[in-house]
Amino acid sequence: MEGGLYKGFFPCSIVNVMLITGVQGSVITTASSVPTSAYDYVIVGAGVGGIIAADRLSEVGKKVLLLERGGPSTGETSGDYNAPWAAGTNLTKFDIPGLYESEFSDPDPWYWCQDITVKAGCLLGGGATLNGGLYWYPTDADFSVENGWPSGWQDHAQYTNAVIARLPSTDHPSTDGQRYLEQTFGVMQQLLEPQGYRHLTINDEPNSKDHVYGHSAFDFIDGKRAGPVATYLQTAEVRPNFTYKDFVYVSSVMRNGSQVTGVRTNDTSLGAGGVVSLNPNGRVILSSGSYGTSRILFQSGIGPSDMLALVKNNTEAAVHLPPQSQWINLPVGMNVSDNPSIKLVFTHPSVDSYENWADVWTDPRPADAAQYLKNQSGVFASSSARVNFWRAYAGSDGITRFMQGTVRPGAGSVNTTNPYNASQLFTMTTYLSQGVTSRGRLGINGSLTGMPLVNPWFQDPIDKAVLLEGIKDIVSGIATVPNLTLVTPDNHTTIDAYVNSYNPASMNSNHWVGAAKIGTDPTTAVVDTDARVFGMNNLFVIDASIIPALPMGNPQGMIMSVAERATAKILALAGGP
Ligand SMILES: Cc1cc2nc3c(=O)[nH]c(=O)nc-3n(C[C@H](O)[C@H](O)[C@H](O)COP(=O)(O)OP(=O)(O)OC[C@H]3O[C@@H](n4cnc5c(N)ncnc54)[C@H](O)[C@@H]3O)c2cc1C
Ligand SMILES: *[C@@H]1O[C@H](CO)[C@@H](O)[C@H](O)[C@H]1NC(C)=O
Ligand SMILES: *[C@@H]1O[C@H](CO)[C@@H](O)[C@H](O)[C@H]1NC(C)=O
Ligand SMILES: *[C@@H]1O[C@H](CO)[C@@H](O)[C@H](O)[C@H]1NC(C)=O
Ligand SMILES: *[C@@H]1O[C@H](CO)[C@@H](O)[C@H](O)[C@H]1NC(C)=O
Ligand SMILES: *[C@@H]1O[C@H](CO)[C@@H](O)[C@H](O)[C@H]1NC(C)=O
Ligand SMILES: *[C@@H]1O[C@H](CO)[C@@H](O)[C@H](O)[C@H]1NC(C)=O
Ligand SMILES: *[C@@H]1O[C@H](CO)[C@@H](O)[C@H](O)[C@H]1NC(C)=O
Ligand SMILES: *[C@@H]1O[C@H](CO)[C@@H](O)[C@H](O)[C@H]1NC(C)=O
Ligand SMILES: *[C@@H]1O[C@H](CO)[C@@H](O)[C@H](O)[C@H]1NC(C)=O
Ligand SMILES: *[C@@H]1O[C@H](CO)[C@@H](O)[C@H](O)[C@H]1NC(C)=O
Ligand SMILES: *[C@@H]1O[C@H](CO)[C@@H](O)[C@H](O)[C@H]1NC(C)=O
Ligand SMILES: CC(=O)N[C@H]1CO[C@H](CO)[C@@H](O)[C@@H]1O
Repeated sequence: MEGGLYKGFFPCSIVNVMLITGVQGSVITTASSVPTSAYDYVIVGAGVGGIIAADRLSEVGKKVLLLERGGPSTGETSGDYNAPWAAGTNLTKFDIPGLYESEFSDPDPWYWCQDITVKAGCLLGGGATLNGGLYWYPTDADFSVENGWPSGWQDHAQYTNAVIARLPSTDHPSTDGQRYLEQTFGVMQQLLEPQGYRHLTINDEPNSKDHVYGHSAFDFIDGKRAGPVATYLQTAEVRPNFTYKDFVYVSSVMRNGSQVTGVRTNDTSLGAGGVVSLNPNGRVILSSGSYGTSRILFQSGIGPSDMLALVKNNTEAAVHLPPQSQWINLPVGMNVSDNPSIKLVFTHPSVDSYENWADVWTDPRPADAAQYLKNQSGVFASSSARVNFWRAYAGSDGITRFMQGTVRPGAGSVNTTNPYNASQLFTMTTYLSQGVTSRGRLGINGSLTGMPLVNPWFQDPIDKAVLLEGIKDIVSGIATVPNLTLVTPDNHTTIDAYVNSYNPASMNSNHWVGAAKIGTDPTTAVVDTDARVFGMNNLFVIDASIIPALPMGNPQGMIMSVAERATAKILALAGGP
């Protein structure tokens, strides 16, 4: 049955008791706290993009439903996944920045999406709840036409400033303003200064990204993970026209040609057959992340024909796929990018590797745990990164590419036959950022598992040559820093051999962009300059998918700015609710 047929049956906004006439004529009474009614905007996915869109749309009085497949995360959202030493507090794994590294060694990592083969967050806040918290204000060049943006999107300042007003970054997240576990900063200073790098407060000069270094900046507030969940979501939640519903899985949008008529979920309390209704002129915004959004589009009959054929061949999903005559062939999942990253592991006698973060969950250093519980200060008030740096390189193709470095105490793995002191390890991740030319493809397989189909890293040999050059420059300075030793790769392995044999799966930075690119041409883009899916009247995308090419830094700051602007564009678009 079409969900749209129910439009108008429940005109009031809240229906506490819903009567359903079940099979065999029996009447089932279902208590429900969710208004079973229609919405101006349904937003699918409460991650970085979705939360900001929901806040800005509800702010101007639109009736908004935000759907999330996962559940609570931080303590503020009723999350309760706590380390033993933080039991009985509101300080969950996701609140305490210093527990970030423990995400990768947890025996039951339920928070990663189980149906996507790379890392993605399936809980309130999405990636923002699980990420390393690195937070860079986007640069002007990030939004340039050269970097793939359509004209009209260059003047991002108003939107970036709106983000900064809601969520300023900090490079000293401890509540006492002190920096902790800072030894790598001193080592990096010795390594980078002779190579002409300048120290700066990184987000004070976002456009300076050549030969610069500084303290890592984060989206933390009061010594805790903040991001969009602690800011934008909080203002949305107090508005009567805003409804948030978790543990709701969206499979597709229902379409009549170019019109979305409802959102298909697995929750029958939201509407007959689980279909959420829209108000007249209502709109749907997909914000389910690069993999999640793509999968919903495929199941809605939008995307390359090979992906749609997989949906058609999947018994459960095929039932809801629109007829082939309504399929829209758009390059969903094509030409995606992610930063290639290569890790170097060092030792230096000044460095405290913090037991390589192995004990933070079960057996933290007692004084540090106690200090954090007392007033959210100390080592645990920050995630692991301590230093970031950038340098520009000219590729042999004339394209400028940037190398980003992220330095943290500790190491996840070491590969050397030489003796080394594990208490003195630190890791430098070198990324190739803006200017990367390699592209890959993401999609689904026959069981609808989301996955990379073509890996995006180093497809273009010039990307590899540039990162290799950058790594060699770094390594060339080691001898000038007393007692600094590169342990992976070690002195039996050349840098070339190390990079050439690097496991591609380890090159993943989880910074996927471009699966539903913004643009003016539906042969190379999926959404138009208003973030509306080509060929659709009322279907939009606001998340990392629409970003055409990688920014200078880890992407969440840019995604936030994009979400602010895209929401403003959608509100300004005629014909809406
Ligand atoms: C391990 C890791 C570390 C990272 N570190 C950093 C960092 O330090 N700094 C940085 O800037 N970036 C970092 N990133 C990247 C950053 O977190 C992502 O780029 C960002 O979260 C993407 O935002 P988004 O809005 O596109 O999607 P997401 O934040 O992924 O949100 C998507 C949301 O949609 C929900 N959803 C998905 N499918 C459905 C469905 N079918 N129905 C209902 N809901 C659905 C998900 O549960 C999720 O809540 C990291 C990512 C990972 C995985
Ligand atoms: C709630 O939404 C309705 C319908 O869009 C609108 O008429 C009303 O003004 C909104 N109320 C608030 C408080 O924003
Ligand atoms: C946890 O947070 C909730 C909601 O913000 C609050 O009501 C509760 O008192 C807090 N509990 C503790 C132990 O701080
Ligand atoms: C928090 O507690 C620590 C340890 O007792 C103390 O050094 C620090 O000054 C306190 N910070 C604040 C902001 O109260
Ligand atoms: C819908 O899917 C979500 C996410 O997989 C799940 O947590 C929830 O229990 C499902 N709801 C129903 C009614 O099956
Ligand atoms: C689909 O849209 C067309 C007009 O575009 C309309 O005539 C038709 O009734 C619609 N079908 C349904 C099932 O709503
Ligand atoms: C369709 O699915 C069946 C199993 O359900 C599989 O054997 C077959 O290879 C699939 N065909 C295509 C084209 O994917
Ligand atoms: C460790 O390094 C050697 C070469 O130095 C290489 O052959 C081997 O594959 C590496 N092992 C891993 C797990 O990377
Ligand atoms: C290893 O490093 C730690 C911390 O710097 C130091 O205390 C210890 O003596 C070192 N061990 C050896 C064998 O050098
Ligand atoms: C899809 O990929 C997942 C994860 O690799 C795998 O478990 C599943 O069997 C695959 N399905 C098909 C049909 O290949
Ligand atoms: C490699 O480094 C170790 C110390 O870490 C040293 O003992 C050894 O002589 C070096 N080997 C070569 C070939 O340079
Ligand atoms: C993907 O990128 C290649 C190389 O730039 C380009 O030729 C092609 O048109 C792109 N395809 C899509 C679907 O965007
Ligand atoms: C702690 C440590 O290993 N210090 C050494 C640093 O390197 C000098 C020589 O450059 C040695 O004399 C120190 O023992």
